Amino acid sequence: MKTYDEKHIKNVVLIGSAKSGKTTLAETMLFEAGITGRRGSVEEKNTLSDYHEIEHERGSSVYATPLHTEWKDYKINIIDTPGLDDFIGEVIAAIRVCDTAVILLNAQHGVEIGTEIIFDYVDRYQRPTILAINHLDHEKADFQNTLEEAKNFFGPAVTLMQYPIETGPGFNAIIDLLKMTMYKFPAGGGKPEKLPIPESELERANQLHNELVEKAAENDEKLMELYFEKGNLDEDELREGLKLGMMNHHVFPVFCLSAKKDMGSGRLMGFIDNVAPSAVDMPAEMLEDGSALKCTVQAPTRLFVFKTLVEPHLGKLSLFKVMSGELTPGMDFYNEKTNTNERIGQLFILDGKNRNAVESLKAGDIGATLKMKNTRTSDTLNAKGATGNIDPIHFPDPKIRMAILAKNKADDEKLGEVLHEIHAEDPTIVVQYDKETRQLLLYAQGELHLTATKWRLQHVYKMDIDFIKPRIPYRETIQRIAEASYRHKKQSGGAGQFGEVYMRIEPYHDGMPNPKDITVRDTEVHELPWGGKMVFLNCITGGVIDSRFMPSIVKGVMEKMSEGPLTGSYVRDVRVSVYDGKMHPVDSNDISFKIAGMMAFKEAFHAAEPQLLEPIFDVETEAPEQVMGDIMSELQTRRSIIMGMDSRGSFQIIKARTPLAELDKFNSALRSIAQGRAKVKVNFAEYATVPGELQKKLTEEYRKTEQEY
Ligand SMILES: Nc1nc2c(ncn2[C@@H]2O[C@H](COP(=O)(O)OP(=O)(O)OP(=O)(O)O)[C@@H](O)[C@H]2O)c(=O)[nH]1
Ligand SMILES: [Mg+2]
Repeated sequence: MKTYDEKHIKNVVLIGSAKSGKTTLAETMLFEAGITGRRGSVEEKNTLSDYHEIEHERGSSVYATPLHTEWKDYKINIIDTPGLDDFIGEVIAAIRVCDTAVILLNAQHGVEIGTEIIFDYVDRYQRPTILAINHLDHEKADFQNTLEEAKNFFGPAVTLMQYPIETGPGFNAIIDLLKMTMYKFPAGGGKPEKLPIPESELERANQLHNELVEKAAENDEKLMELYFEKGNLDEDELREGLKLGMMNHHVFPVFCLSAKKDMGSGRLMGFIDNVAPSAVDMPAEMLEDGSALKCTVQAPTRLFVFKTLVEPHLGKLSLFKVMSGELTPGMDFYNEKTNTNERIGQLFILDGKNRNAVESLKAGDIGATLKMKNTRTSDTLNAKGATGNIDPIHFPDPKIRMAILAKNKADDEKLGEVLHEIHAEDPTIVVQYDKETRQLLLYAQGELHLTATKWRLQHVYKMDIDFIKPRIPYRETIQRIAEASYRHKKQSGGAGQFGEVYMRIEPYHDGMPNPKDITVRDTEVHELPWGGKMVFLNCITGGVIDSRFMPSIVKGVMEKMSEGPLTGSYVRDVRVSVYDGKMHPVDSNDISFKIAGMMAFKEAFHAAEPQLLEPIFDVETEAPEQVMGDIMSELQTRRSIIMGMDSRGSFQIIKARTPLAELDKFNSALRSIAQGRAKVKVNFAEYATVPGELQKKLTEEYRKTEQEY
């Protein structure tokens, strides 16, 4: 393959809501450019882009996939992305390394919810944006409505470059307002005939052309002057103006497509070649230390890894953008994040699963390599002479969580390792071992994201797993004073064991006075690692228990407190007084008093009106007004207390307090109520009492598991 210089490389990302036709468009572009001789389709499961089995199973994209075309004198790198926002991480990474975003709008549906979510990221990274109205051949296609919705949503930057003469099954001609030509397609699509604009369309075309010229001129004073002088701009001047406009989001050019019928993709590629900015035109990237990095070949080589993926039979594939300099196989790099050296072996460009070896890649280009051991998604690789890290990709926080279990117990340890690898590939998945509930938790973007992860574990890592409901970290405490005693005695042969403890337990609160009826000899305050306190009062008189056994009693109590009598949860806020007991001159030892302390505590605890506490979260939901009623009911079925309402623009905010146990799948419920337009923030607030009925149920469940042991 020819090596393209930095001015002749264009990186575009195809984004848009699910099923808007991104994968079909990518396939069509590659076919038109002659990269593939056979145009596959999503239905036949033979597109270059959706090559993973899971994508075939689902009939939609799951991964961001790089492909390329060579069109006229330019190389266009295309990243096809999934539309479902479960896979938003893939989309964000792709937007990050592309210089132009092509947002597909489905002419059947106009601007869909998914589009809004994705545009947020385009806006954040200020990527020049092209709008491509697709599905124009569909009988339900409504070009005008889609355009209106686009203007409402994207604002006055929406600039018509083309319009169709007819939509639906008769769609076969586009009026191009920049070239002032009509493109007429043969029945099977492909290369159009260039014809003069028919008489009947001239007036409309002229008017729209003038609007386009004005829009292009607005971006530059020189062009504005020229426009006033001549009353028009030539094609090159128009391109210059549009490019400037695209770069500062004053122009979102609109193109017409039927990706499926192969109509319009050639013109779109021509525009990307001639107008869309290349990496060198774009503003400098930021390094973490705040310094700027301009994309140029005349600088030490620097790579930014935007994606890593372990592929079956292949191993780890790292996808990167050359941010500066030039890259050739065998070059050495340093990864400051992991403090390791990496040597680039083979160098590829990708067209889906097809890898084409290349000899060099210049600044601005996108490539891939295998076997980079210690480099993860978002890492920077610096060749000699370069230092510093490029600002990493900021991924959104996970939205749902599940506990994950290996079906085969022997895989337990390996599962943790594999999940950390999966996190390094896809940082929108977060793994955490919860010491308290002794569960491995997987946090992800949505149910489908979990499904896709399970699929990867099964098919790539050969590991069968189950997702189960995460345990809730309940707390246990008591509501009234109670006393108990326990005698531990074992005298069967050998050395015996003996210890007896009389214990009083009380609900503890700061500042409570010492008991009046017994003498306190010593006080120990234990701040509990799981919150709350255990205060221990040594009230032994007359030396009935030797003070050297006190730590053993405390140990026994603490052991029971870390696996509470009600549900095995942590116990908090209890004052324990040991006021009497007995020793045996020979048989008493540490273990005897530990057991006696533990058992006395357990008995007293059951008599002290034990109370289960559960974590309560502050839940702030922001959503459009129309769905507030439904969200309110959803919250109420989840034992929430509504704390207040607020508004932000056209969105309303409900603040509630909801038990963690009820937050299961709340995000999925919200997504279906608000069709993806609701946002939710959850933060731990406090521990509160569990309602009696529920406490009974949980206690019984625990008792059963205890008996099983
Ligand atoms: N009629 C018509 N159908 C189209 C067009 N483009 C795509 N389709 C069909 O729409 C469906 C979705 O197309 P895809 O290319 O998979 O869409 P996508 O945007 O990649 O979808 P996700 O990867 O799931 O986000 C497929 O059945 C395509 O054949 C088009 O221009 N016209
Ligand atoms: Mg797709």
